[in-house]
Amino acid sequence: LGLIRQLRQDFEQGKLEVWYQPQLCLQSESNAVIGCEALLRWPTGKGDYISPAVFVPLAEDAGLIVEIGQWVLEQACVMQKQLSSLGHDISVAVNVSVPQFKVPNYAQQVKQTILDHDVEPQKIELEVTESVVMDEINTVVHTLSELKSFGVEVAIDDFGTGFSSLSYLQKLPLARLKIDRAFVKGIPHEDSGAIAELVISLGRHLGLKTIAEGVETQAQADILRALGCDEVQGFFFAKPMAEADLLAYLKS
Ligand code: G
Ligand code: G
Ligand code: MN
Ligand code: NA
Repeated sequence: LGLIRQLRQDFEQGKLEVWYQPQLCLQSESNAVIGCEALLRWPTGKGDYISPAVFVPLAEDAGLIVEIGQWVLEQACVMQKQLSSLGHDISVAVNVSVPQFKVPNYAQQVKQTILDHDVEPQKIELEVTESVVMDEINTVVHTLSELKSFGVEVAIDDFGTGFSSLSYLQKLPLARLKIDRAFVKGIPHEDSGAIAELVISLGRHLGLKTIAEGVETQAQADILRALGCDEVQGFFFAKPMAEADLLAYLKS
């Protein structure tokens, strides 16, 4: 079976999973968990997983990402509801691909899904890449404004790896910049910390929060904190985990 046919079949048979990786406040003593990112996992059936870095681009090309993405959003809503009911008032962030964002009335669909699940819009966040926001400025501004007025915040994912012009950033109603892990990796040994510092400063000036991805060491966390980065996500704090494991993690 071709990979894409297998993906479609496994998706239809409910075999895809959504895992969650905690996002923590970096500027408080206790590093409170403030959210989590929903991350697709495709089990091979042999105990391991095919990375979304491999199959999401295939699903995009095959036009399957719109359906899968909608399903991930629904799972995220169900999860947020469950988290809230257990007293964990944290947000759930969902990755959005270009073809999803291009669907007419995309913002309206997101809104409807959130309403259907009776979730607080402020507790669902969308992560879009620079390729999403660079698409067609007027449409993008309109969609983002509609999401914002409903209460859904949007973050730019992998920030610094794409080609967004800085003039776009000022026009877009965004909430967060996610510093790509490529710019965290070299801290503290290489001068790649310079880019993280620049993004944090840019965020501060534009009134956007910054979250650093791929934080793997205490030293990286300490440096990012000193630079004024608001939030962190990375293996040093917590790896992506299955739903039940996230609930156990939050309890402890
Ligand atoms: O979880 P992991 O680091 O392997 O994810 C690899 C890539 O797959 C990341 O860039 C992430 O944004 C993307 N990804 C994970 N889940 C989803 C999803 O539900 N939708 C989209 N569009 N991308 C996802
Ligand atoms: O591009 P996006 O931010 O959506 O990707 C998130 C991906 O990054 C997830 O697939 C997750 O597995 C991965 N990830 C999260 N934390 C770390 C980390 O500390 N180190 C590495 N190498 N990858 C990480
Ligand atoms: Mn992401
Ligand atoms: Na990223």
